[in-house]
Amino acid sequence: MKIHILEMPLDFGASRHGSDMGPSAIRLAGIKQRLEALGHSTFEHTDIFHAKPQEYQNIGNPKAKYLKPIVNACTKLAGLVEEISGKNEFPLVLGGDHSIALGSIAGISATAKKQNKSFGVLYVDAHGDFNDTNTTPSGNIHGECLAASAGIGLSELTNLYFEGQKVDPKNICFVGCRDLDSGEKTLMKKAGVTVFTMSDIDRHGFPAIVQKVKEFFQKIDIIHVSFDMDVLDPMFAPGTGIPLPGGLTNREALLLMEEMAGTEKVKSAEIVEVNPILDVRNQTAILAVSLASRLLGETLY
Ligand SMILES: [Mn+2]
Repeated sequence: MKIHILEMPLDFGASRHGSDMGPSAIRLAGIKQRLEALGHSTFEHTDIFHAKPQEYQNIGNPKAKYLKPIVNACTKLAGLVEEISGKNEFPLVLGGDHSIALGSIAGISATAKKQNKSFGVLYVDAHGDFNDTNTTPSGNIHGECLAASAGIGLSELTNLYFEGQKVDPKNICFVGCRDLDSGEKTLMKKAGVTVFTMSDIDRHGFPAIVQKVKEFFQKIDIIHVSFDMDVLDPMFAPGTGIPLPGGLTNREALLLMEEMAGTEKVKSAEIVEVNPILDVRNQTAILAVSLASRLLGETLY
């Protein structure tokens, strides 16, 4: 397969800076070599986003900080993701903070629409990223991106790239949540997303949840996998903006990626929130490379 590695060094959507260095950490961890060893050809896109660092920019709307540069960058990303996926090639987006999902989801959604196919998102994250400007406790857009992709929130975000909803919330499946804001919980319930929290995983065991995830996507033609490294326990992924104990193990996350590869419906993906400043010996980026490889066909035997 032709895999396009889209680097998005953007950290405007989060309070803790440093995820703008995520793509280079993942590059140094050998993403290209690992994917090529699987027989894929890779194409690098390293010039999608360049901007004045966050520290020198104006915050703008305090309920949707750095809205303008985020919308500009994500619109550009969406165009590329649509173009690549439209050719039946694979866009692999490397964050950056999770706000880049606005662009990836818009792009793959446009392709699904054009091909008249149903579209869903697997959102692997400790958080919901489902706030709007009324519920957000921080004003950070990485906490609003999935709601906006589902058509909830500021019109600049909900109408990014093309007008209207990018993904039906009933086609969104969460895995690994363990820290949801009270307002966003209400929004998620109202929207009808499907959520498998860490408690669900503890209650039923991880393989049973993976099975349910696969059943969830049975009715879907095209899946986008949006993977936030903070879903992992900080023991395995310390280099992330909002580390939170009680997360997935590396083995569980790798298994989930392998099983998603088995559906043969994953047509785009992103790995976000690798923050090298907080990392130890680049282990979070190294794990990100393994996750991407598993999603793209690597097996142990
Ligand atoms: Mn996230």
